[in-house]
Amino acid sequence: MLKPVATDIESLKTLDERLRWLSAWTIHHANHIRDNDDGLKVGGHQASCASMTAIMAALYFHALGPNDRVAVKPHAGPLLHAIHYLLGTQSREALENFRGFGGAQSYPSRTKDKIPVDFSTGSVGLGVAITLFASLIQDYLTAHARLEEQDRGRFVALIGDAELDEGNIYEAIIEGAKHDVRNLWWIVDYNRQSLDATSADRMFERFDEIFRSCGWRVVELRYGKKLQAVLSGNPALKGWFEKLSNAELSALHYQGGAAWRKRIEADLGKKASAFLKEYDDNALALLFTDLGGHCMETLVEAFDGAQDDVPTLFIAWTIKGFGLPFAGHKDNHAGLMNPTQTAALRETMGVREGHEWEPLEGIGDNARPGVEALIDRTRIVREKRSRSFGTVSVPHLPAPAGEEQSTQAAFGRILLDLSKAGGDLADRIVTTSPDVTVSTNLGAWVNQRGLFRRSDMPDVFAQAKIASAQKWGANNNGQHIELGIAESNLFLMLAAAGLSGDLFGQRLFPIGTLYDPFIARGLDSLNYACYQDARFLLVATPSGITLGPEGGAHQSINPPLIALGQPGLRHYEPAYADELAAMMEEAFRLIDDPNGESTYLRLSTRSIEQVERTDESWREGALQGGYWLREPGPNAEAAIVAMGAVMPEALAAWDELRADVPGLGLLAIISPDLLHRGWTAAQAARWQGERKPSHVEQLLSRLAPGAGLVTIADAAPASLSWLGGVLGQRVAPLGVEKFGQTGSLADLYSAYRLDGAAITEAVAELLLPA
Ligand SMILES: Cc1ncc(C[n+]2csc(CCOP(=O)(O)OP(=O)(O)O)c2C)c(N)n1
Ligand SMILES: [Mg+2]
Repeated sequence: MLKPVATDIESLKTLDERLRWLSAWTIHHANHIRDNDDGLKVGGHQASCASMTAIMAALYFHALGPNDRVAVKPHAGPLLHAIHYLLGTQSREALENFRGFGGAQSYPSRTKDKIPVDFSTGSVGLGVAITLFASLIQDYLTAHARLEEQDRGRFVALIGDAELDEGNIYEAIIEGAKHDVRNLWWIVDYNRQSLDATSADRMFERFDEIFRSCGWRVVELRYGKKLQAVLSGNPALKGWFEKLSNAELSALHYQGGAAWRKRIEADLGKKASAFLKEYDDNALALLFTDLGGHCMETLVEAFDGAQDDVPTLFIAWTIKGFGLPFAGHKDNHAGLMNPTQTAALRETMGVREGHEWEPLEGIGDNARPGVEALIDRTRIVREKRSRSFGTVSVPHLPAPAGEEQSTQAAFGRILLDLSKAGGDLADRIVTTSPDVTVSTNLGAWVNQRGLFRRSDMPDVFAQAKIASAQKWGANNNGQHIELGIAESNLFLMLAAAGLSGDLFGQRLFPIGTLYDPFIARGLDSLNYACYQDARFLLVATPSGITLGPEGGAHQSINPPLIALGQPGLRHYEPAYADELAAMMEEAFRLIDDPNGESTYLRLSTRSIEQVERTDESWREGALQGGYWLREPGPNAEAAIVAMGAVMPEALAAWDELRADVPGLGLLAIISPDLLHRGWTAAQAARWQGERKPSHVEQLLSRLAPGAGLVTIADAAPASLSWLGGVLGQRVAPLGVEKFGQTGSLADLYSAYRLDGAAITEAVAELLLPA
């Protein structure tokens, strides 16, 4: 860590004021000045910004080093823009277009903002936790000699106090404790207000305890220097002040000096009269607003005092809307100053009308050089990173041999072969799993490449010579990061590892495994990872009712639909091992491609007979989402359309029916997701004059107009039934619509109509005259 530099506190205070003005003005401009053609409320959070201007000034203009990375509380986005505006890395046009199309984003966005945003935020809690996983990835890269000591940094999260209710934060700190996480500063803007009202009083001491028990240092910044001095000389007043509830405090801050006086007189009577005589109402209000999170000396001292690598939670007391007319009002979360109030603020800040956007407006000649010097030596200044951190060549991945295989077993095999072959890709793979490493077939890979821990963890069972198929010792060369059963953590880990190129200049190829139904458990975190364009391979296995005896709680139904609606994530559901190898190769390529995306592989434990291939012609179509496993005849009236583990049933039915249904084809679907995207993209392109049919249109146009499709997947039937809409073909959709249950494959496929009989009936239904 870099040593803190001595800083002019007065200049920092000036910057604090500038940030308050610029953030409030940006929001005001968007709501009250910019044309609003559609009448939609624009919004923005002036109060949430005002709450942490001092904290952010102290960080960005003093405490942060060049390698530090920050997740900014979503509704403080305008402050981050204001900081970059002062640094010269944000444009006035973008601020004038705040919350407009292509303008500065409402909530910091890595992908859409033009300023360098370290972590996107929006869904509260997730921005906090990802910093922890990013810090673990930093340690991983250092241990693997991919990151120099001088390139390491600290990970900072700026947190709203109500955000601390999000459970994913606690899942993360528990995982962090196991991995001895370090270099974290989490700074709570403790303004004691949430969106709806003031926040609960009782929990706060508990938060300290929770963090401490996970190995964190907790630093409470309750008072500013002035208030601290007054209260320490007046124990009665201090006792009184500390008994005020969150709601009472907020209300008093809103009401101001006269209300403080009245309340003190009522509660403390004569005991307070000497004290009250020293302050007029204004001074009284000012005194009680001198909380730690608004006091520059206190903040600088606290940040300078935490230069080791111990993870630290700062609880900075603040007032929501500090310095604005609705400070402390419980309804101020989305509150906006009206034009009169904004004009009054402009006056008090010395900003001339018409000069509102000038970065250093309102700063006197004497103060200016100090402020400019501070801005100049800000160490956080950097350009938005381009994605050029080298490319990794992805070798051809051969399909594992074997007449009967499951895609899950093949996945383990392909990784093992890759590990044995070695090379840059294999060395850059990092695997992780929430306590299902072995049961998702990562075991062989882990035996080869080892578990990762910063400090060695002996394999006690191996040392005691107890027979086990699995090596479970860890050291800092390992390439598998073990996680507890918290699926949200898996996705945040994948998000952090999947951003390692941008964050650390080192591409990693993260692979996460979990059971398919438990995707739902971490869905918001998965979406969050995709939202910021993190790149990874998600392997979800086993899936569907094909899991048989495990029963309904473990049998997934709707993840293909989730994938169909999830941007940034490509769903592949191969049936055969050679398809899987092709998909994995593609997934690795997509991780490294600047225009790529993440991949979700939905796999199965069902071992099926592999198809014989005469050539590789299937490959190209498969990668685009599907191919004719059995070509249709000319003008075929029907086709079976199948995905994944039910392919043997589809093939058997095709074999049985082809004599009766001339030209019957069997279409293997590998990615409904890609087919759908291709279809809509081709439609949009047609309006731009391009007439190339999409892959799915080409596939389906091999059938007679009005042909019937029997679609079948071990998943929600809607995953494939939409195919009928492409060319207006009739569809009989087979799939799973009720929760699964225990049973043999024959039992379940029959009960849920995924067997040959169901396919035959569905084909007959389609071919009956209407
Ligand atoms: C997961 C999620 N749920 C709800 C919201 C809506 N929301 C945005 S801010 C907020 C309250 C934030 O209060 P706090 O964290 O104390 O921040 P403050 O504005 O007081 O600094 C809520 C509920 C959200 N953004 N994300
Ligand atoms: Mg709050």
